[in-house]
Amino acid sequence: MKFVIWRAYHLESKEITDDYISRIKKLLSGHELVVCEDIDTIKREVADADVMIGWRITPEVFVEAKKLKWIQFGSAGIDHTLFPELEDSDVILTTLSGIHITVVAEHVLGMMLALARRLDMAARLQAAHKHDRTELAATSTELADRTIGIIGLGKIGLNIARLAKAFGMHVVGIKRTVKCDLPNVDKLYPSDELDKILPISDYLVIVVPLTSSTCALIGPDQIDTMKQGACLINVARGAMVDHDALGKALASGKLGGASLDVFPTEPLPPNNPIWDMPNIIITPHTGASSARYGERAIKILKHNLEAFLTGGQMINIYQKERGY
Ligand code: OXD
Repeated sequence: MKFVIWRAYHLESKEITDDYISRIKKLLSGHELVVCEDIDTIKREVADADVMIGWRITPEVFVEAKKLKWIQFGSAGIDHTLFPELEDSDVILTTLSGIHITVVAEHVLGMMLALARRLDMAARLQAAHKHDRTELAATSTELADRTIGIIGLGKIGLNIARLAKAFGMHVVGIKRTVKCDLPNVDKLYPSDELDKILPISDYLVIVVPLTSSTCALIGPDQIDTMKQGACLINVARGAMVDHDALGKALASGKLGGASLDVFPTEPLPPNNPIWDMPNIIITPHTGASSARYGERAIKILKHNLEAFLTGGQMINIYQKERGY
């Protein structure tokens, strides 16, 4: 059986880590494995491969893949790499959903703390060698007794709720299916009641998969109803937030701050005005990055490989009708 790894996330990058690759090599010993660093190599090597491991596949690579039966993607969401021929094919698509529960929750807590403690301003003052307390002292606050609104109370959302509770926060949130009370959530709403959490959240966190119903979730109308001075944290997908409206709200002071890890276009172009918005912390889609990625990813790959080879039940199979 032939396996190929394509390392690229953005086409020219090499983002499947050395650590994950060495774990894959151990797991696949006895099978043919080719690691592809560039598009020409993957186009050539995918032609007779049975399985691909990677962050993405493009139509021009997929068209060459005559024998491909399974793609194990390197991310939890695969919206960035879907196209009709892929979704309509018989190739099994599996994700790494579930591996980011700890890291994304810690990232969100880190961002809320950074915004509350104004670490964005402290970093700018440090870069300018300015020991200037005035604005930093006047705008610093704390998380205790504030309300966090979590859009998406799946496993990551619930871990964020647990950590937020440890900081004395009030937790509200929305979830697609509301069947019972959830731990660490003070008030839970169904997803069509987003308007209930917008006016009461001091920190609004987006952590849902991108689907047709979550695309363009936060636009000018939603921002208008948000609490004055609230902060927005997006670790989901850029297409869920209208960035023009967000930029205006940050500039006018309607919103007190934002932390964005994801953008409508990635990489975020250097001339995009959002870089220079006041009170914003930008991370380049690293909200789920961790030195422990390989150790977690390999567990799902190992399970799925065994199931694939023995006809067992694979996990994290992408479901077209659900959109993730
Ligand atoms: C993912 C991500 O989907 O990091 O895994 O965004």
